[in-house]
Amino acid sequence: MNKTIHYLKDYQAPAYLVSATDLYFDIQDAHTHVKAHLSVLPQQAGEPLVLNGSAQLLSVAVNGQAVADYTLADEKLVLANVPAEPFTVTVETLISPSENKSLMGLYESGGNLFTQCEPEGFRKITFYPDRPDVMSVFTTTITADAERYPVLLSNGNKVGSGTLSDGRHWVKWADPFAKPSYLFALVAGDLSLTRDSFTTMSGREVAIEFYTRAEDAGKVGFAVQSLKHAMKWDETRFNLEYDLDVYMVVAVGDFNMGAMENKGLNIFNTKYVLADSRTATDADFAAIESVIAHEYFHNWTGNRVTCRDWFQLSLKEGLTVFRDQEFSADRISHATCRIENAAMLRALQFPEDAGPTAHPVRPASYEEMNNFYTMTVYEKGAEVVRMYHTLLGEAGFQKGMKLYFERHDGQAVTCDDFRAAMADANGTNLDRFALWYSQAGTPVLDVKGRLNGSGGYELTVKQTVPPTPDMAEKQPMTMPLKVALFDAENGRPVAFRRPGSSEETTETVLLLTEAEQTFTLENVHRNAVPSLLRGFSAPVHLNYPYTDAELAVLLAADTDPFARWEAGQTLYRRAIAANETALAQGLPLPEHQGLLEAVAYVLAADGIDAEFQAMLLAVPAEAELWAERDNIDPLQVHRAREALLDLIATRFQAQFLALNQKAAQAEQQADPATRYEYSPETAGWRTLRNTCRAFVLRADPAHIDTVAEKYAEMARNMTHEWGILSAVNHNESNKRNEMLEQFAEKFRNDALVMDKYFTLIALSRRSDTPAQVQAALNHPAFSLENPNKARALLGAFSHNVPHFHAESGAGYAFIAGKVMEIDRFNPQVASRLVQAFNLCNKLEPHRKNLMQAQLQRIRAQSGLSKDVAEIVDKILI
Ligand code: B3K
Ligand code: ZN
Repeated sequence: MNKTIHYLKDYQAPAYLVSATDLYFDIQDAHTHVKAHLSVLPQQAGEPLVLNGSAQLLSVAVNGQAVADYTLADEKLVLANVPAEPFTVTVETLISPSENKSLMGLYESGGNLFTQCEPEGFRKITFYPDRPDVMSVFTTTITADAERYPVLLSNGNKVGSGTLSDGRHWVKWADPFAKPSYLFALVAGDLSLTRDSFTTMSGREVAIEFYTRAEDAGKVGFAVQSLKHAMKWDETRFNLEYDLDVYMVVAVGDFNMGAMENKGLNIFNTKYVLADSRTATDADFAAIESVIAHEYFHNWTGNRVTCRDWFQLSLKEGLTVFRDQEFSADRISHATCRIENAAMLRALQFPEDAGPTAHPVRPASYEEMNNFYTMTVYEKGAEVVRMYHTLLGEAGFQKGMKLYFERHDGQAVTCDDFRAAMADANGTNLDRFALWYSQAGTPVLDVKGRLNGSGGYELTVKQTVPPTPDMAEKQPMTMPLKVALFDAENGRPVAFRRPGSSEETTETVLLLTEAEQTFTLENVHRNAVPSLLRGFSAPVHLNYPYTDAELAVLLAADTDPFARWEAGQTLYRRAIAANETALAQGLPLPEHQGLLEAVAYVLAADGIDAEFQAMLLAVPAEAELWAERDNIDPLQVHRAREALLDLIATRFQAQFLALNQKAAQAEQQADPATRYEYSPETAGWRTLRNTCRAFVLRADPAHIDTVAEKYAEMARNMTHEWGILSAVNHNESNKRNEMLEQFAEKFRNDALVMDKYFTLIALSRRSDTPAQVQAALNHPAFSLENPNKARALLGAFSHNVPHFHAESGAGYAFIAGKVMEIDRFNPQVASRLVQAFNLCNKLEPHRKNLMQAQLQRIRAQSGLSKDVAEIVDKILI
């Protein structure tokens, strides 16, 4: 296929709009017949009408008259001669959902039919101007066999239904809100319904309907409650109310991503709907609450106001992630949620920003849009929104949101429109923020601080934005840098004044705008330790030449949880780097006195939030450690990190055992009936217990026997079960295999738990892991066609540092082979998996050669999808 690259600079407004779209689906056993009837409004006379589509075309008519005068090439149906006045187009197509393994368009899963249209799946169903700036009012009529497909759903409100004489029935749906084709959804099948309702702030009753397989209906309760919390929260915090009579959520086991916000009819991966404490971990519960909320929040930020073109994806995704982050923080804890966001950004987005697929929050070009649903567009995009919030404050931000909806409700707009609403509502200028949307790469701040001898503390900040493959020269970005000072001796906050202000404060936001700037905090006479980038106030790397003693002050006394955690992370990073140097030179490992004192302090800290305490004990992952480096030997970094973990584990074995006991009592106190229901409080104690378990098993592999004895009792709760299995997972003894097999046997009929089993197999450091992964491919519960399974086993294996990066190249060859296999039927899943090779050009020469050879092997596959080709070409350039 020819390579077509789409550029933002080439954007042109649509020549034809579609005021109404009436769809008729006739579902038969082997295929589905689709008739689309479009009311078209010409905008620019004389232009050809272009309809995107890849379905089998049966007929096309204009104003009811069959048309033969068209061209059909490159998935475009072009009608050159259409009326200059409003006219109708009727298109008939034939599709085969059961043969569709790409899981885009209309596809079958477990005998039921589902759609996924974002971004360009609608064109697999019919021919249409499949672009987000064409917004139309849809009606959908579905006819199908009543026994096989008792449930027939689409967007909006149900406006009619009836039975037919031949055992078939029909349902008609009308969605009063104009929407782009990517928000269209249809579900047909035999599904069980769980009902609830929500009364909105204006007193309207909204029906809540969750559809699942009958055997899963007992597991939707938590998701239903999460939806109600989200609906309420959006009213209280954003003054946004739901707008249809019904809100439907359908769960499906075969789904390419987490969920989809189709208007009034969300379709969800079962992973983000089904949960009970026996089968789902606390992390799963928190993820369900967050994804349910995210899709709900899209109703305003995404559906009511949508994107003009796909380059603007972050307009809806960055903003909606920011909103779901705030929701989770309000529900759980601002401190730990913020650290989690920052840790995730660093572990996953920073490497993306420093690698071959780096792109700005608003990409300037794409070959396959599906490749741009990235950490950068979502998570960095959310950080950009958060910076507006930091600068404008909650009240100012809400004024901006209000103006955004006043101006753009019912429209398809751009990231610039959002920024303009924020600026105009606050009478300020945010033009300089535009760079965050057009420049890729993670800015680096090099900070120096000193007492200036005349009663002031001077902070000098140098900013550089590294080159990325798409752009060599960058300009400095505007960003908020939140700072404070702590007394170097006693750790107390130090008060200061901003120049020109008479007010004393202990925290301030510096606005960075230049490549280098010096700020003075006045009236400071004491030896102070600066606390920088508090709350992770901008998505950047920050370097400051702290001494270990200064980091210890921040770790113990900083009042900002992120900064406190970050002090610990810096100590870990330094210790791992020192280990790496020692290992490379064959020298004995350093003793790490300062770090061990810090860990001792954390272990003994009383009255500290349990989740936060566990976070302080989490050592940065390899991917984060090598994000900024070249000539990487992944195993050397891995060994240096492992050595540090071993040291901490052996030195504090007794303390970890004791802390586990203490946490067990606290968990028991908070949940005396041992109901193990998810709550942020009990979840915190369980996280801490699982952290302790991992260290104890590391220090003493023989402890597996003790754990195995208690396993049955703890295995009534998946968080404990997962924690125990993760802790014993690297153990070379046969006991570990027995425990895993017992687990697989117990849950052999639960697809989501079996995903966990496959992930444990894939993540193990045991020497026989490659063989076990190979065997898992043939496990009866495994299927390469199911994205959850492919991710659970193969995605996880690509993160297993010692095995994926094995010196022999076997890990690379294995994953490359699977990428090629999956690409034949599901390019999106293959394209995610191939990004395991993003590190290629940063590796030491031996591994770089091995990876390149595999990438070339993939590139040579005939019929390679553009999804995978785009990624491979970027790496191999
Ligand atoms: N908007 C969808 C993602 C669609 C991904 C297409 N490859 C889910 C979400 O972000 O809420
Ligand atoms: Zn989203």
